[in-house]
Amino acid sequence: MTFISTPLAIAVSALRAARHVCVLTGAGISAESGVPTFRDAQTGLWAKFRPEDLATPEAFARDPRRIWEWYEWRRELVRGAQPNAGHRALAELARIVPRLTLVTQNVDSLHQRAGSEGVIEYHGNILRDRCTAEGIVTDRSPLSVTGLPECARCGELLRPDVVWFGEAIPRSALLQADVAAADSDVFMAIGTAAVVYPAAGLAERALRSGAKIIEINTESTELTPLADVALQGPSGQLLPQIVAGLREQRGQRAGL
Ligand code: BV8
Repeated sequence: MTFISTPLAIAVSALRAARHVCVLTGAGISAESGVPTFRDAQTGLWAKFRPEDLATPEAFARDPRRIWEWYEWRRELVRGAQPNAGHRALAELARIVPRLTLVTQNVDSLHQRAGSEGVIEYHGNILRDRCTAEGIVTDRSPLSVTGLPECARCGELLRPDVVWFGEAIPRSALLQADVAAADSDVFMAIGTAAVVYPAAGLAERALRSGAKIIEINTESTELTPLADVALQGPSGQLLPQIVAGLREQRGQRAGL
């Protein structure tokens, strides 16, 4: 008798046999929380700008006020957002498989708020301020006369604690993510267009070490041809289905 395996069943079987799952998430996993992705046209006041032109040190040096306005607008969006079923399913998956490393390109803290631990914030976090002079995450002075946030310690200008285009990934995140991708036997790319490097290179790193690649995306991407399983659909729907499949199989194995 031949079993017709669906892509979902194949993904569940690969995860059931996995020793170390490395997950890379992108803006798509937060889309169902109402946080716009980078590929979505920016709305309102920001519709005429490209994120790649705003998220740079040059743009900040040229006009810190405009860049702070963009980040304050995004901060409000992120603060008002809630983790969705996809974020929660990933936190659940970490409790089912033997080992899971979560690397996110997102700067919105939604994985942490869904209960994921040890999240590797590859591109930093929009909710933190960093001193432009001391390079450390710090609090704001309440007395900034310019209206721009200044460091409570040294009074210099603050910036969002994110990685801009042309800036290096924080060394510890870079190394931890690379080691996890190379050690993984299953790599999941979820909600990412896989065009921003070096994050997009993690899937190739895992592939070179023999990992199975599972992609979850509403569209095809540069990574789709390399995936062992490409699940097309919203991560907020597909991830809970994967976790349910794993729970069911564990139940069957335990004779429940
Ligand atoms: C580096 C934080 C070197 C900030 C971000 C020229 C000059 C300099 C560098 C470069 C250059 N050319 C290329 C580069 C490299 C550059 C790069 O890759 N550019 C791209 C545009 C080609 N990379 C860098 O600059 C990196 N640094 O190279 O440094 C260096 C080394 C040593 C010393 C000094 C320097 C730094 C890149 C980090 C930039 N910061 N974010 C902020 O947020 O404000 S990037 C930002 O954009 C995100 O973090 C993310 O990484 C990226 C967006 O990508 P995605 O997450 O994939 O999201 P996207 O919207 O594109 O796609 C969403 C996907 O979800 C889609 O596929 C969609 O179909 C899917 N989807 C939608 N809904 C759902 C869904 N899927 C599932 N379910 C759904 N419901």
